[in-house]
Amino acid sequence: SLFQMSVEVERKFLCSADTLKTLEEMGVSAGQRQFHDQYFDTPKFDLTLRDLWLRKRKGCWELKCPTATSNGTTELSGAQSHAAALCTRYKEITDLTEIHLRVKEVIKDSCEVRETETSSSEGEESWLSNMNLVCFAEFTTVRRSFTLEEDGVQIDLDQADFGYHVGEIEVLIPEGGDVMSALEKIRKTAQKLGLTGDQKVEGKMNVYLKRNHPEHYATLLSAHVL
Ligand code: V4E
Repeated sequence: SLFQMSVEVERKFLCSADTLKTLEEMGVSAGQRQFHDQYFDTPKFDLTLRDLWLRKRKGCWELKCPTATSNGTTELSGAQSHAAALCTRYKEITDLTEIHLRVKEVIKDSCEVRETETSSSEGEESWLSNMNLVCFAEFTTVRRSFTLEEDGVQIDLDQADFGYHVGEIEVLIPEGGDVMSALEKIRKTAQKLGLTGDQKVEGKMNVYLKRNHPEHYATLLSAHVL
């Protein structure tokens, strides 16, 4: 693609009082911010069934897409794929033109796009309705961030307004960048934080859908998206 994209490699964790203490000792706190997310999909879940996550945050659109080798095992050795199993990797597309193209590509396969004389003056609302997109999830997150500068590692502690807390260790790399070194940084950071247990931790969306849209949740679960 012509567009510059980055890949977010991320491991979620459950944050205890001890983790927070360790973070405050070792981290450079980059402060706290709050944002409201709105996620969009068709009523038939055309996007999320493909593990595509379209959202609006602070007035900006983002599309999270799985990377080409999303479970990543093809280019990774045994130990590396073990580390990768705890992590997710998503491309983050922020260019609106690119987002429109990608979404249209998916939606047109399911023959739902309404033919209109498309013009850029139509605006956002009509784009959403032409694509049959509706908001299926929205919530506010309070996020405390810690930056480990020497590593290029960021740690976020998220508190969602529906009562779920989750931590994330993340490394941003350019598309085609060094996934293995990102996984290694995440592994070392997890070790420093004293994180034990190799179980996968649920993200905010998992918990949100389970509670608010059990049918959508079950659909994604059986399609192995969540
Ligand atoms: C990718 C994804 C979803 C979209 C939300 O992504 P997430 O990283 O959980 O949210 P957030 O607020 O931390 O975004 P950031 O600020 O880091 O960009 S919802 C579900 N997924 C897929 C997914 C998955 N399959 N497994 C896990 C552990 N997380 C997410």
